[in-house]
Amino acid sequence: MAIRNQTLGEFIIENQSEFKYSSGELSRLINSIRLAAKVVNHEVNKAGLVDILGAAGDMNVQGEDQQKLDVFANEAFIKTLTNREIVCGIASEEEDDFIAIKDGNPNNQHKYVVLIDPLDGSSNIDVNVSVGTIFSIYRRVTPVGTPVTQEDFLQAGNKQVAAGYIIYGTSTMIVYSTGHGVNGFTLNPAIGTYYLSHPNMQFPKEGNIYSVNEGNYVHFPQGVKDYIKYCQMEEGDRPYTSRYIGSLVSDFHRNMIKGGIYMYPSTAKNPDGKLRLLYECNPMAFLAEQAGGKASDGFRRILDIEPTELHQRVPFFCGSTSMVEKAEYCMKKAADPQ
Ligand code: AHM
Ligand code: MG
Repeated sequence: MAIRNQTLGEFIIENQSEFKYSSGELSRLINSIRLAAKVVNHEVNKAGLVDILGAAGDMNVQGEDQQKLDVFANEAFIKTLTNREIVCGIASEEEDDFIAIKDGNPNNQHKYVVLIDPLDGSSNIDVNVSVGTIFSIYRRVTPVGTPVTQEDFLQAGNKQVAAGYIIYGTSTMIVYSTGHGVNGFTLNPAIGTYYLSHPNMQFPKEGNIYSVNEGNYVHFPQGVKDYIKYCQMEEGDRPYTSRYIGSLVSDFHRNMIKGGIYMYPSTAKNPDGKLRLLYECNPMAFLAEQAGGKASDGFRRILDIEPTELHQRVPFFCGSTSMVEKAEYCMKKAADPQ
């Protein structure tokens, strides 16, 4: 039974025994993420006040402009996790390759790797719109005490031990799951404490919001076009409402609370879509399923995809189960009209 006004710290301690391999390590890891999130939140909040906006002049591995706050958030998470000697490896959207921590040191007994998108939706920063951090945690597959390898990071999403996001919105929240449902904690900035504000979050089975960049409409596969037309059709509870922030965490968060579907399909130019499987889609898919929702690439369960590359992309359909199933139905029908 949850106590009133429970803090994230108290929640982590109380639920530690639920973890499959309870040694306190995962709890300490989530605690470190909580700490880094406060540091990043502080910086994001003052973005409009200080001269920190604008491109840092670097390009990240995907050839996109890197914003200064992306760099800051990347360093904050990496430093916090590295200094606390809590993980054996980190992969980040902002790093070409994974980072091995205390590579090969037999004293490094840590068993977890973290994959992270330190500041997702960063094109929204300049216009004071919500951004987020996404994280995914796995147990390494190679033996403890040996150097981490790519194999430790290239695991299917169904092997995730925990995943979550931080939303830097009108309030700052941490939403995460260790495989026992999804819980959301809101930061009280006055005292720097997160409180359990959204226990046991659930995607409504049905929803009436669809979130997609319709500017790409003409380039979408026929199945996606058909589904969008279905959403717009006047029948029963339709037409649905269109809401698209262009910040995955924010769009997902709203849809989980209100009921909806988020889509980033393939386009003629980008057959694998835009979003990254390992540190964007997998953690969100894990959360979606934990909250009773569904995540698909249009045909397959996201969490069952065996990754082959650290930065690989995948088409993404995620949200209320009935809506994702209907989108999959349209995809299948268009691909195979028989
Ligand atoms: P980023 O990792 O470069 O920030 O891109 C990911 C973001 C998502 O948060 C968002 O849903 C999507 O890109 C928006 O893309 P678009 O502007 O093409 O609609
Ligand atoms: Mg991103």
